[in-house]
Amino acid sequence: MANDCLFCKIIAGEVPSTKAYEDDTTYGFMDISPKAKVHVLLVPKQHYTKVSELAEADPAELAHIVKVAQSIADKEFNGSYRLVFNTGEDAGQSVFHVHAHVLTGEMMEE
Ligand code: IU
Repeated sequence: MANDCLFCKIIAGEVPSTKAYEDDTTYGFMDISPKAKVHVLLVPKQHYTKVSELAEADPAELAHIVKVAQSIADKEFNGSYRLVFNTGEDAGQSVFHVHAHVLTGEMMEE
């Protein structure tokens, strides 16, 4: 667990969240400021700051997150979804624990 990492605290249950998914390596929770009808954040339980770091250190976990995103979209909608990893402050990353935004549950604007 990284010091002062909000998502590490959410994973540990020290900060409340609405759980959407959990297994041994991955936690999912509803985004507090949803940008789609269903907006889930998927995070590896292990702390990595950004998606390229995760891809380098644990590619199986990155592939797993993609599969979980698909399963959420299959359950919540018709299998369609957006999967977004904001990477770097200038791209809108505000929490530096890698997280996949899974946006689904409705038709998306182009
Ligand atoms: P970003 O890609 O780092 O900008 O995404 C961070 C997300 O975390 C953003 O969509 C916030 O709404 C969300 N979030 C949250 O779900 N719970 C929180 O306590 C905080 C941020 I702070």
